[in-house]
Amino acid sequence: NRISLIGAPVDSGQRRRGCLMGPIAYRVAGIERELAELGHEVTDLGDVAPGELPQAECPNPAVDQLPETLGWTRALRARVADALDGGTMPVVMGGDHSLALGSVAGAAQHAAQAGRPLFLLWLDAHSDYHTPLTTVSGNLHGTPVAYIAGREGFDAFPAFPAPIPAENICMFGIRSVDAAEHAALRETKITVNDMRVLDERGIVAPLREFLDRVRAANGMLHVSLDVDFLDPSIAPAVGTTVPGGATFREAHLVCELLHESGLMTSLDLVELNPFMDERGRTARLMVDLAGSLFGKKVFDLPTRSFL
Ligand code: DIR
Ligand code: MN
Ligand code: MN
Ligand code: MN
Repeated sequence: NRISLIGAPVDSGQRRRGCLMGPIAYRVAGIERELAELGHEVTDLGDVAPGELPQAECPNPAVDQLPETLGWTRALRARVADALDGGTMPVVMGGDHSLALGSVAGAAQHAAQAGRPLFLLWLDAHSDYHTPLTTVSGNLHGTPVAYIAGREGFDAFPAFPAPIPAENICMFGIRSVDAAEHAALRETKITVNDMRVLDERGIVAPLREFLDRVRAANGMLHVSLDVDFLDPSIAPAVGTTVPGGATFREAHLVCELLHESGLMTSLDLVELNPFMDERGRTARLMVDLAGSLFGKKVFDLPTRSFL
């Protein structure tokens, strides 16, 4: 595989500073070498810049740093689409989760041109299904899935290229959903595998069901991994920790199964706040998980039978 590492020092989607240090932390933690040692051709494209900030207003006065987020959205969409057009797999090193407004738009733009459906796997404690009109916190990192699914309320944003149908969106790890998101999600066919589902069924069966659908449709698959998908006891460096997250073993299992499926075509690593980390512990775990996503394992067992 040819992998494009894309630094996205995005910090405008929430108010706790530090995510802008994410790309550097991934580099210091050795992400390029981790993936190269697995046999991939890795190119670090450096950091994206948000460009000139557009004028923008939103009827909801709570919304924070809209022009900055619009600038990032535009720039990241172009960079991710370019990476895919060039036949490489973009790995976006964030940056807070608002970067997915741009990265998934770039993937959707490419998929539409390629004539293939795009699927979205959202690994997160949060559903991020607010619109700029429903958000209470005003933090736009809580909105990307709504934008990607084509919800109304994103007038200030460029139209999302070919919104992803709800049937093609699957969430894992969910355990913090605001009332407005909850009500809206109930009206959709988005698959919400909250922690209760994972406790009861485990992670393999629900993941297999989703990956089977991606494969049957010859789909492209964007994976967006929020640090807070993980339990805070193993991944403390994130602004919005929620207890009861995925364990070390569950997270690696998800990543290894994704690799074995061969279906992932683009990836975000988001919400790492190195300023809150314990000697790089969370950064190194995320790099380790990226390794699993790109083929690292202890033995080459015939685990394909799971899928
Ligand atoms: C909350 C928290 N739902 C909000 N969201 C996220 O601010 O809208 N935290 N994404 O990571
Ligand atoms: Mn998130
Ligand atoms: Mn989250
Ligand atoms: Mn390692």
